[in-house]
Amino acid sequence: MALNLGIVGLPGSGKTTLFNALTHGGARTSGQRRGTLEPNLGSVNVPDVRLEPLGDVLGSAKAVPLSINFIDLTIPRTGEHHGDDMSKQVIACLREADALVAVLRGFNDPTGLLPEADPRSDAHVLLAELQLADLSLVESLLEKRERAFRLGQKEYGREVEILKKVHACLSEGRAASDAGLHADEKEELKNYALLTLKPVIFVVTVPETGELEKTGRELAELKAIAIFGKLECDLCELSEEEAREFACEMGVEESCLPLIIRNCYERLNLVTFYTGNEKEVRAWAVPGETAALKAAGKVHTDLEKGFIKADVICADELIKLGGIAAAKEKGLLRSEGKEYIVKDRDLIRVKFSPPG
Ligand SMILES: Nc1nc2c(ncn2[C@@H]2O[C@H](COP(=O)(O)OP(=O)(O)O)[C@@H](O)[C@H]2O)c(=O)[nH]1
Ligand SMILES: [Mg+2]
Repeated sequence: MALNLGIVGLPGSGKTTLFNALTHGGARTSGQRRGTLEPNLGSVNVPDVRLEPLGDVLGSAKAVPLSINFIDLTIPRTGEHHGDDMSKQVIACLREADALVAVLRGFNDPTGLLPEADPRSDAHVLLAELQLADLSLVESLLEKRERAFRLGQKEYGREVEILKKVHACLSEGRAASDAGLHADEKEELKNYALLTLKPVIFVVTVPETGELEKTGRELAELKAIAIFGKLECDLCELSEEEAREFACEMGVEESCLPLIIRNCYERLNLVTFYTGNEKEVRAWAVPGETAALKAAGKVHTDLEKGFIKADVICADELIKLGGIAAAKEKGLLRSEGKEYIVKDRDLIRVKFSPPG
Protein backbone atom coordinates (compact mmCIF):
# COMPACT_ATOMS: atom_id res chain seq x y z
CA MET A 1 0.00 0.00 0.00
CA ALA A 2 1.43 3.29 -1.07
CA LEU A 3 1.91 6.43 0.94
CA ASN A 4 -0.09 9.37 -0.41
CA LEU A 5 1.28 12.89 -0.26
CA GLY A 6 -0.67 15.94 -1.41
CA ILE A 7 1.48 18.77 -2.77
CA VAL A 8 -0.47 21.94 -2.03
CA GLY A 9 0.32 25.62 -2.34
CA LEU A 10 -0.76 28.92 -3.79
CA PRO A 11 -0.65 29.42 -7.56
CA GLY A 12 2.89 29.92 -8.88
CA SER A 13 4.62 28.64 -5.73
CA GLY A 14 6.52 25.94 -7.64
CA LYS A 15 4.32 22.89 -6.93
CA THR A 16 4.32 21.45 -10.43
CA THR A 17 8.05 22.10 -10.76
CA LEU A 18 8.61 20.19 -7.50
CA PHE A 19 6.18 17.49 -8.62
CA ASN A 20 8.20 17.07 -11.82
CA ALA A 21 11.49 16.97 -9.91
CA LEU A 22 10.11 14.31 -7.56
CA THR A 23 8.40 12.12 -10.14
CA HIS A 24 10.55 12.92 -13.17
CA GLY A 25 7.19 13.67 -14.70
CA GLY A 26 6.61 16.07 -17.50
CA ALA A 27 3.62 17.93 -16.13
CA ARG A 28 3.21 21.44 -17.50
CA THR A 29 4.12 24.22 -15.10
CA SER A 30 1.86 27.18 -14.57
CA GLY A 31 3.92 29.30 -16.95
CA GLN A 32 2.42 26.96 -19.53
CA ARG A 33 -1.09 26.71 -18.14
CA ARG A 34 -1.96 29.30 -15.58
CA GLY A 35 -5.27 29.03 -13.82
CA THR A 36 -6.13 25.35 -14.17
CA LEU A 37 -7.01 23.44 -11.04
CA GLU A 38 -6.52 19.99 -12.63
CA PRO A 39 -4.33 17.96 -10.29
CA ASN A 40 -1.25 16.05 -11.52
CA LEU A 41 -0.75 12.51 -10.28
CA GLY A 42 2.52 10.63 -10.10
CA SER A 43 4.17 7.79 -8.25
CA VAL A 44 7.76 7.11 -7.13
CA ASN A 45 9.52 4.28 -5.37
CA VAL A 46 11.11 4.88 -2.00
CA PRO A 47 14.81 4.01 -2.40
CA ASP A 48 15.69 1.23 0.02
CA VAL A 49 19.20 -0.21 0.30
CA ARG A 50 18.00 -3.29 2.19
CA LEU A 51 15.49 -4.52 -0.32
CA GLU A 52 17.82 -6.17 -2.81
CA PRO A 53 20.14 -7.96 -0.36
CA LEU A 54 17.05 -9.07 1.52
CA GLY A 55 15.56 -10.47 -1.69
CA ASP A 56 18.87 -12.26 -2.35
CA VAL A 57 18.95 -14.09 0.98
CA LEU A 58 15.25 -14.97 0.69
CA GLY A 59 15.58 -16.10 -2.92
CA SER A 60 12.80 -13.72 -3.95
CA ALA A 61 12.01 -13.44 -7.66
CA LYS A 62 11.27 -9.73 -7.36
CA ALA A 63 11.63 -6.81 -4.98
CA VAL A 64 8.78 -4.35 -4.50
CA PRO A 65 9.71 -1.07 -2.84
CA LEU A 66 7.25 1.12 -1.01
CA SER A 67 5.75 3.67 -3.36
CA ILE A 68 4.66 7.21 -2.74
CA ASN A 69 1.84 8.75 -4.72
CA PHE A 70 2.10 12.49 -5.21
CA ILE A 71 -0.84 14.65 -6.10
CA ASP A 72 -0.10 18.23 -7.18
CA LEU A 73 -2.97 20.56 -6.44
CA THR A 74 -3.40 24.32 -6.45
CA ILE A 75 -5.14 25.90 -3.49
CA PRO A 76 -6.42 29.23 -4.84
CA ARG A 77 -6.92 32.16 -2.52
CA THR A 78 -10.54 32.72 -1.57
CA GLY A 79 -12.15 34.81 -4.29
CA GLU A 80 -9.66 33.71 -6.93
CA HIS A 81 -11.62 30.65 -7.98
CA HIS A 82 -14.83 30.54 -9.90
CA GLY A 83 -15.78 26.91 -9.33
CA ASP A 84 -19.05 26.26 -7.53
CA ASP A 85 -17.58 24.60 -4.48
CA MET A 86 -13.83 24.82 -4.29
CA SER A 87 -13.50 23.41 -0.79
CA LYS A 88 -15.38 20.23 -1.71
CA GLN A 89 -13.25 19.79 -4.82
CA VAL A 90 -9.98 20.23 -2.91
CA ILE A 91 -11.02 17.97 -0.07
CA ALA A 92 -12.12 15.27 -2.51
CA CYS A 93 -8.71 15.33 -4.21
CA LEU A 94 -6.78 15.28 -0.94
CA ARG A 95 -8.99 12.76 0.84
CA GLU A 96 -6.49 9.94 0.63
CA ALA A 97 -3.45 12.07 1.47
CA ASP A 98 -1.53 10.83 4.52
CA ALA A 99 0.20 14.20 4.76
CA LEU A 100 0.39 17.50 2.91
CA VAL A 101 3.54 18.94 1.40
CA ALA A 102 2.89 22.69 1.48
CA VAL A 103 4.97 24.54 -1.09
CA LEU A 104 5.87 28.16 -0.26
CA ARG A 105 7.41 30.44 -2.88
CA GLY A 106 10.82 31.72 -1.85
CA PHE A 107 11.84 33.03 -5.30
CA ASN A 108 10.57 36.10 -7.07
CA ASP A 109 8.15 35.47 -9.90
CA PRO A 110 9.99 36.02 -13.21
CA THR A 111 6.80 37.32 -14.85
CA GLY A 112 6.30 39.92 -12.13
CA LEU A 113 2.63 39.02 -11.85
CA LEU A 114 2.93 37.69 -8.32
CA PRO A 115 3.85 39.78 -5.27
CA GLU A 116 7.39 39.68 -3.88
CA ALA A 117 8.29 36.35 -2.29
CA ASP A 118 7.10 36.08 1.29
CA PRO A 119 6.98 32.41 2.28
CA ARG A 120 5.92 33.12 5.85
CA SER A 121 2.90 35.11 4.75
CA ASP A 122 2.06 32.48 2.10
CA ALA A 123 2.12 29.82 4.81
CA HIS A 124 -0.47 31.80 6.77
CA VAL A 125 -2.65 32.31 3.70
CA LEU A 126 -2.41 28.65 2.79
CA LEU A 127 -3.25 27.43 6.28
CA ALA A 128 -6.15 29.88 6.39
CA GLU A 129 -7.49 28.43 3.11
CA LEU A 130 -7.24 24.90 4.46
CA GLN A 131 -9.03 26.00 7.63
CA LEU A 132 -11.78 27.67 5.62
CA ALA A 133 -12.25 24.53 3.53
CA ASP A 134 -12.56 22.48 6.73
CA LEU A 135 -14.81 25.05 8.36
CA SER A 136 -17.22 24.98 5.45
CA LEU A 137 -17.33 21.17 5.57
CA VAL A 138 -17.70 21.00 9.36
CA GLU A 139 -20.47 23.63 9.33
CA SER A 140 -22.57 21.71 6.86
CA LEU A 141 -21.91 18.40 8.65
CA LEU A 142 -22.76 19.87 12.01
CA GLU A 143 -26.02 21.26 10.68
CA LYS A 144 -27.03 17.89 9.21
CA ARG A 145 -26.01 15.84 12.23
CA GLU A 146 -27.63 18.20 14.74
CA ARG A 147 -30.88 18.08 12.81
CA ALA A 148 -30.76 14.27 12.64
CA PHE A 149 -30.00 14.15 16.37
CA ARG A 150 -32.92 16.45 17.20
CA LEU A 151 -35.18 14.28 15.09
CA GLY A 152 -34.32 11.28 17.23
CA GLN A 153 -31.18 9.74 15.68
CA LYS A 154 -29.39 9.67 19.00
CA GLU A 155 -26.40 7.77 17.58
CA TYR A 156 -25.15 11.10 16.24
CA GLY A 157 -24.81 12.58 19.74
CA ARG A 158 -21.12 11.83 20.11
CA GLU A 159 -20.24 12.98 16.61
CA VAL A 160 -22.09 16.26 17.18
CA GLU A 161 -20.04 16.85 20.33
CA ILE A 162 -16.77 16.23 18.50
CA LEU A 163 -17.80 18.35 15.51
CA LYS A 164 -18.68 21.21 17.89
CA LYS A 165 -15.19 21.10 19.40
CA VAL A 166 -13.61 21.18 15.95
CA HIS A 167 -15.97 23.90 14.78
CA ALA A 168 -15.07 26.15 17.71
CA CYS A 169 -11.40 25.72 16.93
CA LEU A 170 -11.72 26.32 13.18
CA SER A 171 -13.91 29.40 13.62
CA GLU A 172 -11.15 30.96 15.72
CA GLY A 173 -8.85 30.48 12.72
CA ARG A 174 -6.98 27.55 14.21
CA ALA A 175 -6.36 24.11 12.70
CA ALA A 176 -8.56 21.15 13.64
CA SER A 177 -5.39 19.52 14.96
CA ASP A 178 -5.39 22.20 17.69
CA ALA A 179 -8.79 21.06 19.01
CA GLY A 180 -7.12 18.63 21.40
CA LEU A 181 -9.00 15.61 20.05
CA HIS A 182 -8.19 12.17 21.46
CA ALA A 183 -7.17 9.43 19.06
CA ASP A 184 -10.64 7.84 19.19
CA GLU A 185 -12.29 11.19 18.45
CA LYS A 186 -10.03 11.66 15.42
CA GLU A 187 -10.94 8.14 14.34
CA GLU A 188 -14.62 9.14 14.47
CA LEU A 189 -13.95 11.98 12.01
CA LYS A 190 -11.67 9.92 9.78
CA ASN A 191 -14.11 9.63 6.89
CA TYR A 192 -14.39 13.39 6.57
CA ALA A 193 -10.65 13.67 5.80
CA LEU A 194 -10.26 17.10 7.42
CA LEU A 195 -7.30 18.85 5.82
CA THR A 196 -6.13 20.58 9.00
CA LEU A 197 -5.93 17.24 10.80
CA LYS A 198 -3.29 16.07 8.32
CA PRO A 199 0.39 16.58 9.10
CA VAL A 200 1.93 19.38 7.02
CA ILE A 201 5.50 19.40 5.73
CA PHE A 202 6.49 22.91 4.61
CA VAL A 203 8.79 23.25 1.64
CA VAL A 204 10.25 26.56 0.47
CA THR A 205 11.28 26.72 -3.17
CA VAL A 206 14.30 28.98 -3.04
CA PRO A 207 16.14 30.88 -5.77
CA GLU A 208 19.41 29.46 -7.02
CA THR A 209 21.43 32.31 -5.59
CA GLY A 210 21.55 33.89 -2.14
CA GLU A 211 18.58 34.25 0.23
CA LEU A 212 18.71 30.62 1.31
CA GLU A 213 20.17 31.36 4.70
CA LYS A 214 17.76 34.16 5.45
CA THR A 215 14.76 32.16 4.28
CA GLY A 216 15.94 29.16 6.26
CA ARG A 217 16.19 31.19 9.44
CA GLU A 218 12.82 32.85 8.94
CA LEU A 219 11.15 29.55 8.38
CA ALA A 220 12.67 27.64 11.27
CA GLU A 221 9.42 28.07 13.16
CA LEU A 222 7.56 26.17 10.44
CA LYS A 223 10.34 23.56 10.33
CA ALA A 224 10.35 24.19 6.58
CA ILE A 225 12.68 22.39 4.20
CA ALA A 226 14.42 24.56 1.61
CA ILE A 227 14.75 23.12 -1.90
CA PHE A 228 15.92 24.28 -5.32
CA GLY A 229 12.78 23.17 -7.13
CA LYS A 230 13.63 24.53 -10.55
CA LEU A 231 17.24 23.39 -10.45
CA GLU A 232 16.27 19.88 -9.40
CA CYS A 233 13.65 19.77 -12.10
CA ASP A 234 16.30 20.73 -14.69
CA LEU A 235 18.63 18.03 -13.31
CA CYS A 236 16.07 15.41 -14.37
CA GLU A 237 17.05 16.10 -17.97
CA LEU A 238 20.69 15.13 -17.34
CA SER A 239 22.23 11.71 -16.96
CA GLU A 240 22.52 10.47 -13.38
CA GLU A 241 26.24 11.13 -13.25
CA GLU A 242 25.98 14.60 -14.79
CA ALA A 243 23.15 15.43 -12.43
CA ARG A 244 25.20 14.37 -9.41
CA GLU A 245 28.19 16.44 -10.50
CA PHE A 246 26.06 19.48 -11.17
CA ALA A 247 24.15 19.17 -7.90
CA CYS A 248 27.46 18.93 -6.07
CA GLU A 249 28.72 22.08 -7.79
CA MET A 250 25.54 23.93 -6.81
CA GLY A 251 25.84 22.80 -3.20
CA VAL A 252 22.74 20.60 -3.18
CA GLU A 253 23.61 18.05 -0.52
CA GLU A 254 20.49 15.95 -0.60
CA SER A 255 18.00 15.96 -3.45
CA CYS A 256 14.38 16.76 -2.79
CA LEU A 257 12.99 13.22 -2.96
CA PRO A 258 15.03 11.67 -0.12
CA LEU A 259 14.69 14.93 1.83
CA ILE A 260 10.92 14.89 1.61
CA ILE A 261 10.72 11.16 2.28
CA ARG A 262 12.89 11.51 5.39
CA ASN A 263 10.80 14.39 6.71
CA CYS A 264 7.63 12.52 5.97
CA TYR A 265 8.84 9.46 7.89
CA GLU A 266 9.80 11.67 10.82
CA ARG A 267 6.59 13.67 10.84
CA LEU A 268 4.30 10.67 10.41
CA ASN A 269 6.52 8.63 12.73
CA LEU A 270 6.69 5.78 10.22
CA VAL A 271 8.60 2.54 10.47
CA THR A 272 9.47 0.25 7.57
CA PHE A 273 8.84 -3.46 7.75
CA TYR A 274 9.32 -6.17 5.16
CA THR A 275 7.51 -9.27 4.02
CA GLY A 276 9.27 -11.82 1.87
CA ASN A 277 9.17 -15.25 0.26
CA GLU A 278 10.36 -16.87 -2.99
CA LYS A 279 7.87 -14.83 -4.98
CA GLU A 280 8.69 -11.37 -3.74
CA VAL A 281 10.18 -9.25 -1.01
CA ARG A 282 8.24 -6.09 -0.26
CA ALA A 283 8.65 -2.96 1.87
CA TRP A 284 5.76 -1.50 3.87
CA ALA A 285 5.35 1.53 6.10
CA VAL A 286 3.23 1.78 9.23
CA PRO A 287 3.10 4.34 12.04
CA GLY A 288 5.35 3.58 15.01
CA GLU A 289 3.63 1.64 17.81
CA THR A 290 1.65 -0.46 15.31
CA ALA A 291 0.92 -3.98 16.56
CA ALA A 292 1.77 -7.04 14.44
CA LEU A 293 -1.94 -7.78 13.93
CA LYS A 294 -2.60 -4.34 12.39
CA ALA A 295 0.55 -4.54 10.29
CA ALA A 296 -0.58 -7.96 9.01
CA GLY A 297 -3.91 -6.38 8.05
CA LYS A 298 -2.06 -3.83 5.98
CA VAL A 299 -0.53 -6.64 3.93
CA HIS A 300 -3.82 -8.52 3.53
CA THR A 301 -7.10 -8.59 5.46
CA ASP A 302 -6.94 -12.42 5.54
CA LEU A 303 -3.65 -12.22 7.44
CA GLU A 304 -5.33 -10.08 10.08
CA LYS A 305 -8.48 -12.19 10.31
CA GLY A 306 -6.68 -15.52 10.51
CA PHE A 307 -3.56 -14.29 12.38
CA ILE A 308 -1.90 -17.04 14.42
CA LYS A 309 1.62 -15.74 15.02
CA ALA A 310 4.44 -13.93 13.27
CA ASP A 311 8.05 -15.00 12.73
CA VAL A 312 10.17 -11.89 13.11
CA ILE A 313 13.80 -10.97 12.59
CA CYS A 314 15.57 -7.69 11.91
CA ALA A 315 16.24 -7.49 8.15
CA ASP A 316 19.88 -6.43 8.68
CA GLU A 317 20.49 -9.42 10.91
CA LEU A 318 18.90 -11.76 8.39
CA ILE A 319 21.06 -10.36 5.59
CA LYS A 320 24.15 -10.89 7.74
CA LEU A 321 23.12 -14.46 8.61
CA GLY A 322 22.51 -15.24 4.96
CA GLY A 323 19.02 -16.72 5.15
CA ILE A 324 16.05 -17.97 7.14
CA ALA A 325 17.56 -21.45 7.64
CA ALA A 326 20.64 -19.99 9.34
CA ALA A 327 18.45 -17.69 11.44
CA LYS A 328 16.34 -20.65 12.60
CA GLU A 329 19.42 -22.71 13.36
CA LYS A 330 20.81 -20.00 15.57
CA GLY A 331 17.39 -19.52 17.19
CA LEU A 332 17.25 -15.89 16.02
CA LEU A 333 13.91 -16.10 14.23
CA ARG A 334 11.53 -15.00 16.99
CA SER A 335 7.92 -16.04 17.27
CA GLU A 336 5.73 -13.07 18.18
CA GLY A 337 2.01 -12.67 18.94
CA LYS A 338 -0.59 -10.16 17.70
CA GLU A 339 0.33 -7.52 20.27
CA TYR A 340 3.98 -7.38 19.24
CA ILE A 341 4.93 -3.81 18.31
CA VAL A 342 6.51 -3.74 14.87
CA LYS A 343 10.04 -2.33 14.85
CA ASP A 344 11.75 -0.45 12.05
CA ARG A 345 13.47 -2.90 9.64
CA ASP A 346 11.64 -6.02 10.89
CA LEU A 347 11.09 -8.82 8.43
CA ILE A 348 7.73 -10.33 9.32
CA ARG A 349 6.29 -13.65 8.19
CA VAL A 350 2.73 -14.08 9.34
CA LYS A 351 1.35 -17.55 10.02
CA PHE A 352 -2.39 -17.50 9.54
CA SER A 353 -5.32 -19.82 8.98
CA PRO A 354 -6.88 -19.06 5.60
CA PRO A 355 -10.55 -18.07 5.75
CA GLY A 356 -13.40 -20.46 4.92
N1 LIG B 1 13.80 30.42 -9.57
C1 LIG B 1 12.93 29.45 -9.35
N2 LIG B 1 11.83 29.39 -10.11
C2 LIG B 1 10.95 28.40 -9.89
C3 LIG B 1 11.16 27.44 -8.85
N3 LIG B 1 10.11 26.59 -8.86
C4 LIG B 1 9.29 27.01 -9.85
N4 LIG B 1 9.79 28.10 -10.48
C5 LIG B 1 9.17 28.84 -11.61
O1 LIG B 1 7.95 29.43 -11.16
C6 LIG B 1 6.93 29.31 -12.13
C7 LIG B 1 5.74 28.59 -11.55
O2 LIG B 1 6.10 27.27 -11.21
P1 LIG B 1 5.03 26.09 -11.12
O3 LIG B 1 5.76 24.87 -10.72
O4 LIG B 1 4.19 26.00 -12.34
O5 LIG B 1 4.11 26.60 -9.92
P2 LIG B 1 2.68 26.05 -9.43
O6 LIG B 1 1.66 26.99 -9.95
O7 LIG B 1 2.75 26.10 -7.96
O8 LIG B 1 2.52 24.66 -9.95
C8 LIG B 1 7.55 28.57 -13.32
O9 LIG B 1 7.96 29.53 -14.26
C9 LIG B 1 8.75 27.88 -12.71
O10 LIG B 1 9.78 27.69 -13.65
C10 LIG B 1 12.36 27.51 -8.05
O11 LIG B 1 12.61 26.71 -7.16
N5 LIG B 1 13.19 28.55 -8.34
MG1 LIG C 1 0.93 23.82 -11.09
